[in-house]
Amino acid sequence: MGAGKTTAIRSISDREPVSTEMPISDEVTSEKTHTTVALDYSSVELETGELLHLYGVPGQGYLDFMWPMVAEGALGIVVLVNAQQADRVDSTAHLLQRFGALAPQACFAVGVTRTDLTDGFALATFRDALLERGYRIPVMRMDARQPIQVDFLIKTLLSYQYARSLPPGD
Ligand SMILES: Nc1nc2c(ncn2[C@@H]2O[C@H](COP(=O)(O)OP(=O)(O)OP(=O)(O)O)[C@@H](O)[C@H]2O)c(=O)[nH]1
Ligand SMILES: [Mg+2]
Repeated sequence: MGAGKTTAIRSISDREPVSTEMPISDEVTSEKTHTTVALDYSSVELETGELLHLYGVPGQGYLDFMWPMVAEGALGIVVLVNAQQADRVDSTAHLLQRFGALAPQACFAVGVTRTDLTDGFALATFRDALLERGYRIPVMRMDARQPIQVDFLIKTLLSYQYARSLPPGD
């Protein structure tokens, strides 16, 4: 929650996203005034002219009935995690495991947000903890407010569809 899904989708969207934001009555922080109660949706045109559909779904377990609706046929899945979250490794691994089962065909990546607000956060340590659990996937910092960073993560993810080992050399 609050990892930046709505912000990221809005950052790179070609159109006004479909959003389901509701005011948070019991404000956790002053900057976060709304939360997504269902999902975010938008689209962005790729360089190839294809339309990429973007869906943002909450990661809380009690909303997991929505996950298959977006995971089925998905090209790629980004797990966004707020670096400030104390259980960031466990919660990311849990989501990767759940979505991996729902979308075995998809490519995966992890975007870590709010690292600028998280003292002592080390990306390498976080990535290694996921690696130890068997998740060998791109893991990068991403400020959801910065379109260029969101765009880069999405393009990295899409490029992984074509990733295979190199052909044997001579
Ligand atoms: N400082 C900082 N703020 C960030 C960064 N990434 C996102 N934010 C802010 O963090 C907040 C994220 O809020 P949302 O986009 O609503 O997050 P969400 O994942 O959609 O949240 P829920 O729908 O409630 O689960 C926004 O205020 C963003 O501006 C970052 O890298 N650094
Ligand atoms: Mg949201």
